[in-house]
Amino acid sequence: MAAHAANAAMVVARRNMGVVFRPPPRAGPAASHNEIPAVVSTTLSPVRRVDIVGVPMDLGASRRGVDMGPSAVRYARLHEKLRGLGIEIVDRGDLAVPIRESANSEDASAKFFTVISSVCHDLALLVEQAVSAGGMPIVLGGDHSIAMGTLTGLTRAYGSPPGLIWVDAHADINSPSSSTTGNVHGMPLYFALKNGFAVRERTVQIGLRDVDADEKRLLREFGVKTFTMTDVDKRGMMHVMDDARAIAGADAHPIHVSFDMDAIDPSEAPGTGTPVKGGLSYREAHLVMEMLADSGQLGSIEMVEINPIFDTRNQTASLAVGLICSALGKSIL
Ligand SMILES: [Mn+2]
Repeated sequence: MAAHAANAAMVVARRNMGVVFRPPPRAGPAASHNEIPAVVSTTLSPVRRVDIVGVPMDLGASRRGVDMGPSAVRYARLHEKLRGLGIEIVDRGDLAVPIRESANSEDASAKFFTVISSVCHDLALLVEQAVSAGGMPIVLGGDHSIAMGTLTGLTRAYGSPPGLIWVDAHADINSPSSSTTGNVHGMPLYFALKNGFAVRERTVQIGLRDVDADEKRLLREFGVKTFTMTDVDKRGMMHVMDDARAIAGADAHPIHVSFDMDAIDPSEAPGTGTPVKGGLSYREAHLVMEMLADSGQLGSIEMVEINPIFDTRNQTASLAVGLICSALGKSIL
């Protein structure tokens, strides 16, 4: 009885440290008598519930395939890994997205903009509902234009724009008039800032290494804080993330991380439509997410631009799942 009480007290103490020790598995009849029972430890996430939304859309990009991203991430065992962290999962499925062959692209300066806006409208509603229901939205892209929908939904749910950490090789801040391609996945930050779904004071970009001349001007005009790959190289990701958290999370605002997989070096994340050499290492990418988990301010996650056509054995989607887990509190120990 006393031993049982002491044992229970220890479990409580360990639970308070964020670690729950599960009882060892029962030895089956065939198990040898001197077998040492394994103690399985699991770090549980402080996040109780996530709401997953898939957006199978590639209309914002010219290279096709990122519409398969949500499937690839689910195939990479997203649910199983989240359950392992003790998180309740509400998967709201994939949004209905018109296929390119039937969608109308009337404006060459912002291709498929009407269709993309309509999808973003639907996404915003789901994101807003998820936050109201007490879930942390996890949005799976799809091309990066979907960030317009996610940010709209978050802004409505919170009553003001979230802090924004935009992890990307590109600035995605082209306007329809500055863009040379008309691809809307290069414009979501422009529209978010212009329409008040993001504010420059709480917006930070990390990982930039391929920025158009006009985008450099727009970044200066909007006053967005950027940490390029040069900054990451010189200062190290820990210091970059310390600053990024402070800026995005100012005044206790919830932080949204909009994570374009092309931020990561193509050697680790080959499955993206627009790979650029010299990106984040595997560990730098995880540190971004681990430090967001530590901040206690992470409110939502978006993983975009996963392109299974260019991937190797679903490596990039698996990496995305690992990064989501790190953001939700999975730690090495
Ligand atoms: Mn992007």
